[in-house]
Amino acid sequence: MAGKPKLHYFNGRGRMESIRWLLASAGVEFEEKFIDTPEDLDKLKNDGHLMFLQVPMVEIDGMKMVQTRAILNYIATKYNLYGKDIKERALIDMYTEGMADLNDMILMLPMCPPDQKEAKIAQIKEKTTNRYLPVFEKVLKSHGQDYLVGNRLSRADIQLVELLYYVEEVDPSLMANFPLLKVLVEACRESCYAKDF
Ligand SMILES: N[C@@H](CCC(=O)N[C@@H](CS)C(=O)NCC(=O)O)C(=O)O
Repeated sequence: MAGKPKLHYFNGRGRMESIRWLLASAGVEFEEKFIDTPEDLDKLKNDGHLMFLQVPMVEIDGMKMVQTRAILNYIATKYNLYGKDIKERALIDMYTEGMADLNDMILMLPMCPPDQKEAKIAQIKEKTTNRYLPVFEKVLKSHGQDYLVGNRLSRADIQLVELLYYVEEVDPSLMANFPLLKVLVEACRESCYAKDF
């Protein structure tokens, strides 16, 4: 039997967090090897384990996978979280690419120079409420189902809930006009508490 996937990244959310969420949602146990020092990262690079000399890197099924999206695609496919056919997959890709655009904006916020921070936060708030969240609220409203695609859990739902957690951290009031998204986050919170995560 293959061992647990081993995740190599810093002890922070960053680009690895969606991978952690996806594995956890699929019920897959994993190990983490945190990169604590520049020397740890150099060692991984010098050992030839990082194709583009970057992390995240995930050891899974005998591979040393890099590139966040490639890793997410593999896990989602393996654990049946990627739609039932190519059209569902196309929809999931469109949704998750939109989520990634907003996610990247939020992820980069700590790197923003202090004098530009206020403007950046205002831009994130504007895009969150006018561009991104309305899309997902509208999808849920249009078909009245619990999940975004195909009436069953997919990576799109998992990545959306992760994103909504970040949105709440920026400003909880950003969710005010999106009742169905609020329900999704609360349902996830309850199931996480029930699982004692
Ligand atoms: N496209 C890559 C980007 C990876 C990336 O930028 N990784 C950063 C950490 S978040 C890194 O490894 N930086 C160290 C370096 O480039 O030397 C992915 O999505 O995995």
